[in-house]
This record gives sequence, structure tokens and C-alpha cells, in this order.
Amino acid sequence: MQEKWWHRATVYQVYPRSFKDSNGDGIGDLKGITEKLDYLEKLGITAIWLSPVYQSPMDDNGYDISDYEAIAEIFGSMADMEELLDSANQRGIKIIMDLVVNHTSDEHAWFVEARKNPDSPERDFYVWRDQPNHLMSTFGGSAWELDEASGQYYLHLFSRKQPDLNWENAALRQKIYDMMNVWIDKGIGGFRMDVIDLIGKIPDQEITGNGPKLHDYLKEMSLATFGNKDLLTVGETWGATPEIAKTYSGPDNQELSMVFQFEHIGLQHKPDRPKWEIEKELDVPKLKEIFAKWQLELGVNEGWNSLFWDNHDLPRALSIWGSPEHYREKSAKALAILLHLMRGTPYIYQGDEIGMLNYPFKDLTEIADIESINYAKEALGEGRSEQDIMASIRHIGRDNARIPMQWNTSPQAGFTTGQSWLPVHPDFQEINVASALADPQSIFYTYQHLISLRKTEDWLIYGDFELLDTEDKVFAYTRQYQGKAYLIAVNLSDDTQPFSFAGQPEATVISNTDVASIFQNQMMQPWDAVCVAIRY
Ligand code: ISL
Ligand code: CA
Repeated sequence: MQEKWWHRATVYQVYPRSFKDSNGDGIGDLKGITEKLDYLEKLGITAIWLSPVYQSPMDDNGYDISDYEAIAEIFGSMADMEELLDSANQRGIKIIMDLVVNHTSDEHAWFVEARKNPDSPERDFYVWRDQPNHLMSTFGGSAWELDEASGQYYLHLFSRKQPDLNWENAALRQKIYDMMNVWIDKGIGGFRMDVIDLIGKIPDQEITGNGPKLHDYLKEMSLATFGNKDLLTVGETWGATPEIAKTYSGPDNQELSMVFQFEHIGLQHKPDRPKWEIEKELDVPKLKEIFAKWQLELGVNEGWNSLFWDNHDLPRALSIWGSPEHYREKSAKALAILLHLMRGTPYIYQGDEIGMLNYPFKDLTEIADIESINYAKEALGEGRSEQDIMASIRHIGRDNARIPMQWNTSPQAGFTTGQSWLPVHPDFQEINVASALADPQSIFYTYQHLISLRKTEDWLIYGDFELLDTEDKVFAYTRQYQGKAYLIAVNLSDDTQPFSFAGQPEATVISNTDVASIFQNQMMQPWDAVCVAIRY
């Protein structure tokens, strides 16, 4: 197996709108990110996944792009982007751009032309039909929108301002590859590919994910763009199984470095039900089963895992799977230790490193996300109460992750000198970067330690994974590499749990607790998490 820089990297996701505002308009921007590179360097991360900063009418906060080669004015200029790239690269931090090519904005020049002129080549860059079928939009309602001028319907698997591109069209594919090369030439470190498993769709057969030509397109893309460059490419693939993930990330397949799989995220809602039907408690045995399956099936010669708890589309993992009220700091460290010591490249969502939490949204007036707003409209129409709807949104809505980053105790948590676009969390006096940096016991330093371990510990990068048979609420596994072995054990509950281990614990690598007492008493206290070198 060939070593890659991204095997050792820890990626930090920045949601630009909510990271740091540099000019007081209440919206985070590129200059704000550049200002905070010292902070990210201190954390130790070596790559940033930057959510979209391209020109966009912002119907879906930038995941609706109207010009791939221009920067949205609210985020700054192309000069600001280049400054961010330079400053980051100087610090050994690569910038991974968000590549949103399943769809564009309806304000993209291609779509404007396609709509205006049905005989134009651009018309076929999108998907048009005389009659809609049953395909539904992720954001509610039919996936087909009538274009009155031509009497035809266009496909949008997301909002009606996000028309789907037609990947069957070779000229369109070439335009996308050209655009990707422009960004590669600017010195970026790779791409995170938005809903990439949808590009092989066959609308007439109502096939959306994992269409038959998906992997042909990716191989073609790789050959035309990043294939011979040393870049990190990660696909967002909701429908991936380990088998499918091997096709994408198998070292000989010439597709992607890795994909995001979402099987564990499925535990947030009722089995096979919409995300709004929430599951209140984490099914820990199921979580163990899912993670172990991915760890074992994606062996180092077969592919590569990505590891994440949350992102800009998901609630804070700490809020729904940790113990925010009783053990906020300890459970945040436990979740971090559990995830980062498995095999794969970890992704940290901004604010997780200080233990930020879901927001206590009161009513619909505080909600900005199109997905939540559309869901609320639909549910109200079906006669459900606002109270009920808010309970779901408060638990799982995307705005939870999108509230401003909490930097310090000054007004607006130091995010902006103006009025922030989403409310600042009322807990910012306690939970903020300045306080975390000042406290050597804070969550921040657990993350810093985990990130630094990747840089030196080969066992952590390449070691074998084995799940141990333990109490339901204890997640324990070993990593073994070249005669060395390590035990990672985490109590994912508010209760003490019995825990016995046959081997001999030697040195502690990292923990959030009194390690000796676990092995002496054969008991784990609530949210205890430990990694020790062991002898069998
Ligand atoms: O989280 C989700 C599942 O209900 C969806 O909100 C989300 O749309 C899905 O995860 C796909 O996400 C990506 O593509 C969307 C964009 O809104 C998301 O922000 C992006 O991450 C459309 O571009
Ligand atoms: Ca700003």
C-alpha cells in the first residue's frame, strides 16, 4: 500500500458564513478565515474543507452556484481567496474546495441560457421532460418544476433554484473538468464532492443514487483533472455500502481518496423513516456494529475510511449522542477519542473542538435553512402543530450546526461586531475558544493531542482494528501494528459500566479520566475514555 499525505491528515470543516466575520455585516467571510489560521494551526489540522464560497444567490447557503469561478461578494473577492490559499499553504494547511456539480443555481449562465433558448447547447446541460414522474425533492415536493415558457419541466433533486445537471452530456462534463483544473492550478489541496453519487441518475427510471454510469464519470473526471496530482478527494455518498465504498476508494480504481458514508447517522432517526422522526437515544450496540463493519471491510489495501460525527447538515453529535447537561466536556472528549483512533481520515466540524451545542430554537422565525422551512410548511399543511415541528427542528435541523462560531465572551461571541445572521448561542459566555485555550483541561487540547498523534503513530494510521465484546454501552476496540497493540475503551453512558480486560495495560496514550482505576476496579465511570498501550 502506498502512503498518502491524507492518511495522516485531520481535516477541519469551515462553514464560511458562520466562522468569522471580518467586516461587521454579520456574515462570516474569507478574510475572517484567514485571520483565524493561527488558531487552526495551533489545533494542528493540516487541511480545511471549505463549504462553498462561490458566487451564488444563496438559496441553499452557497450549495446553489451561479458562477464556479467567482467568489460570492458577501464572502470577499478572488484576491481574498488567493490570500487564504497562500496563508494556509504557508502553514502546511491545504484547502479542500467544495465541488457542487450535481446541480447549479437557476441563476447560472448555463441555466439562464437553457431556459431562454430551448435550442441552445446549454438546454441539454439540464434535465427536461414533457411530463413529471414521481421523483421527489430532498427539500420537499415534486422534483420537477414547470418552465412556463417552454411548457417543459426541469429536474431539481434539491430546491427549485438548484436545477440538476445532465451528466449524460459530454460537453457539460468537459466544462466541469476545465473548471476543476482552474481551481487545481490555484493550488488547492483537493475537493469534497457534494452528493456525488447522484450524478449517474436516470430520471426516467427514477434512479437517483448509484446510477450505472457513476463510476465511469468519476474515472473520466479523475483522468481529466486530479488523477495524476496528489490531492484529497472525498465524495459525499449517502447511499454507500462498504462494497460501493471500495469501488470509489480502492487504491487501483482511480476514483476518489475516500467517501463519507452515513450509516451511523441513520441511527439519529427511526429506522427507514424521514430524518424528522427522531430517535431519542443512541443505539450503542448498533453503532458498534456499523463502525466495526466499515473498519473491517475497508482494509488498507481495499480502500480508505473517513471518520466524522457531524457536519453543516447535521445536529451537533455532542447534543444528541453525548451528555451535554451532565458531562458536556467529558462526553465531548469521549466522542473525540472514540472516533479519532479508528482507521481513516477524521473530519472535525467547526466548533466541535470546543464542545459547541445545538441551539434552543424557539419558533419558526429563528429558522433560516430551506430544508427546515420547507419541511415546516409541509407539516403545517398536514395539520401538525408548530410545537411538534419545532421539536424535530430543534433536535435535528441543519441550523443547529450553522449558528456562529463562539470565539470569546465579547458581544456576539466575538463572531461579528454587527448583528449575526443566525443567533449566537446563549451559552457563549461559558463555551468559547478563548476560555478553551486558557484551560489546559479543555476539549480543545484533547483534539490537539489526537491530531498530533496521527503525525507520529503509524499504528493509528495503518493498524488492524478489532472490536471487543463488552457491555452494551461500552465501545472498546484494539489497534495492532507491527507487534504493538493498543486498547481504546469508551463508556458511552451516564452510568458506571463493568469492564474487564484480559491483557496488561502499559502506558497511557490519551484519556479523559483516571486510567488506573478502570483496570483496578474493572469499572468504567460515566463517559470514561481511554487509550492505552497493551501487552497480551
Ligand atoms: O442532511 C440532509 C439529509 O436530510 C440533507 O439536508 C442534505 O441535503 C444532504 O445531506 C445532501 O447534502 C449536500 O447537498 C445539498 C446541500 O444542501 C447540503 O448542504 C450538502 O451538504 C444540496 O447541495
Ligand atoms: Ca462579513
